[in-house]
Amino acid sequence: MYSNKVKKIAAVHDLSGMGRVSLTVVIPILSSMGFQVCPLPTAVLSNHTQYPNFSFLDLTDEMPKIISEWKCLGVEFDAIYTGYLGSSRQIQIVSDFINDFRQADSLVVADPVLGDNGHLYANFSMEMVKEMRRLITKADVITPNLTELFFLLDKPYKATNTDEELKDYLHLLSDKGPQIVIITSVPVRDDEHKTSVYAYNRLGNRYWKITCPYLPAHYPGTGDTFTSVITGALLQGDSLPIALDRAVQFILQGIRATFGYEYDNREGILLEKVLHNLDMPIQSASYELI
Ligand code: PXL
Repeated sequence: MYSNKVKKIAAVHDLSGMGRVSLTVVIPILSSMGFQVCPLPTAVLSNHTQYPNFSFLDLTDEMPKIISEWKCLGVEFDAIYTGYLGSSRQIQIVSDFINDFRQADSLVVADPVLGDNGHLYANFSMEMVKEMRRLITKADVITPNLTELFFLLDKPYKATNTDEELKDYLHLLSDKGPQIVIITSVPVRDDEHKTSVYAYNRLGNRYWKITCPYLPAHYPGTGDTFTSVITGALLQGDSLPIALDRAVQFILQGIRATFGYEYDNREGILLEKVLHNLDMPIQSASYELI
């Protein structure tokens, strides 16, 4: 029977009041792209952890109760998308949740949120890293930034890497389970005005790279924005390189819309100014096969 119901995405992230990260980014983006987002909140914070102070309510004990009610309701998800987790103990809960709710054709996306610029985020320890290495084995798609990549591979961070090295890292991570691995925030050698995204799809055994201009400003939450657009694009049926192009272009539009203002970068990109762009087709493709 024909059914044009809206696809459901379980979104396992924190809720931070200030600074656009996690659920406050994931929900508007995926709603705009035509999906129903069902939050399984991991923690409630006053603001994200890149501010010097924050309140933090860990929801680890609440999560199994939410999941068990969802089981009673018989909810079915088309995708499960995990991000910032509130405690290392949550990984087992999230892992079991994926096992119980994944269906033959569901998409499981894990953004292994751990750190940036070579360092772990405040609140995180190596315990979280060890657990995250387990969680990624369950995912179809993972989207570490360069810092998270080295933590996941248990290698020392280095900012400069050749294409061949990056292809090796992508392959090593895919060997752990995920069919698609995407590395974000890769600096371009000899050009500080550019940044790249690298990706590998085991189905087809192809490696992709997208390079875009780098505006010298750091906005928290761009990783969440990136992975949200990737998730929505893949669920809409885009190929991996087209999904990468859409996500990169959207981030760039968001940064451009924000950069010209005198503004506290910690609040994240002015998402509301560019959200409508998600409806538009890709204007120019910039991906390359490597
Ligand atoms: O975007 C990553 C993220 C998500 N959630 C919280 C964070 C951060 C990054 O700092 O602090 C609470």
